[in-house]
Amino acid sequence: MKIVNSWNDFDPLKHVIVGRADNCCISPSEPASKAKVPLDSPMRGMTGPRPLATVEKANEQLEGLVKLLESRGVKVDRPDALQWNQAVVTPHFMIGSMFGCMPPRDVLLTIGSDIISAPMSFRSRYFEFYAYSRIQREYFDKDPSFRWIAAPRPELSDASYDMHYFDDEVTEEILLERTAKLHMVTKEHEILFDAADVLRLGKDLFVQHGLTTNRKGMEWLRRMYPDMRVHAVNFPGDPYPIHIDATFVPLRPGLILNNPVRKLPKEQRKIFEANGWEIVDAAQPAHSQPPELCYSSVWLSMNCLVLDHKTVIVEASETAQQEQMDKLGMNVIPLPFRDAYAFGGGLHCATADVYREGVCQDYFPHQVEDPTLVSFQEK
Ligand code: ABU
Repeated sequence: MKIVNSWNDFDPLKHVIVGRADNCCISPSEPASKAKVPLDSPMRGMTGPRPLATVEKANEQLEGLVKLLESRGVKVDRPDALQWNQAVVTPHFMIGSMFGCMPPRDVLLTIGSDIISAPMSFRSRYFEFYAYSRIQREYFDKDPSFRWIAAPRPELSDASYDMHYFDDEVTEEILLERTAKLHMVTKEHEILFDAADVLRLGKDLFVQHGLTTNRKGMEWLRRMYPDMRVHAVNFPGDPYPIHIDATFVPLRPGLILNNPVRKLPKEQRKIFEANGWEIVDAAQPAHSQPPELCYSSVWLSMNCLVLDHKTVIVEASETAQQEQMDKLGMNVIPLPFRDAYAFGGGLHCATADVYREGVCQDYFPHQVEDPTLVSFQEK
């Protein structure tokens, strides 16, 4: 019985994992996660389990997502929340608590019939993959073609990070200069990537080089999938480039929304242009600030869940984003989800694909010569 199959974010969705907010913690500051907490955020210095009332509200909205998906015939699995408020001790680091399992998209990367547990570049997220073990055991038992893959477990010692990246004097302007030059907090010491930095478009994987994913991570993917094409992309304009799914979001074959303040550079657009893809600036978010104690930016407005080539779920308050998608020919289903944001992201983050109809297609038969896009082995 075929259970796992997904090659992109837009073919008809039939089976998905939806996260849980239970036991979620604000984990202690660490070299990589400092990046996720903006310099002026009240979360700086806070740590420990999130208030129960906020967990309950987030879980209500996650349940709302589950009900909506099930009402449309999509099978939903849920992870097992661990007691995240436990210290992690490895031979290479110690940290006072873990994080949570609301955003499975960050951890699980589905490529065809494979689900890869990403290395993760936050120490607090080192053991997060365990939340998905039970459901992956079931897939393994029932689906003979399912390949359950764990990327190499990283050390996450101080050698993995530029330990001075977030020194006190750093400003947003400095961070913008650094990220534009591809100088990130994560170094090239070892293979690092978060699953949510990988945009899957059939035979082509577009991988954001940012604070959570390095070039070695891309190289690992390239060696694992020699028949696919791995492209490095980056989005100058983002001082905290973490995860591609509030920056570059496909709605259907040939159409991608791009965050207007994190534009894909001209030379990196060439492959999309050469293959007839339209890149459209996303609408402005409805909110000027993220919700309280939220790691993510206001651009979760575009972090939507596409159900098929014509249907998309968008956060209920994001009316401009909904109108834009409507004009682009999508049927929009609004769903309240803002109470879940603080637990790790929006509708796309809160899900991980198990099964979408469709096969591995070549959407980019015209590959272009471009030093920023070529596969890692050609560099
Ligand atoms: N995990 C997506 C968050 C990206 C952003 O904060 O814009």
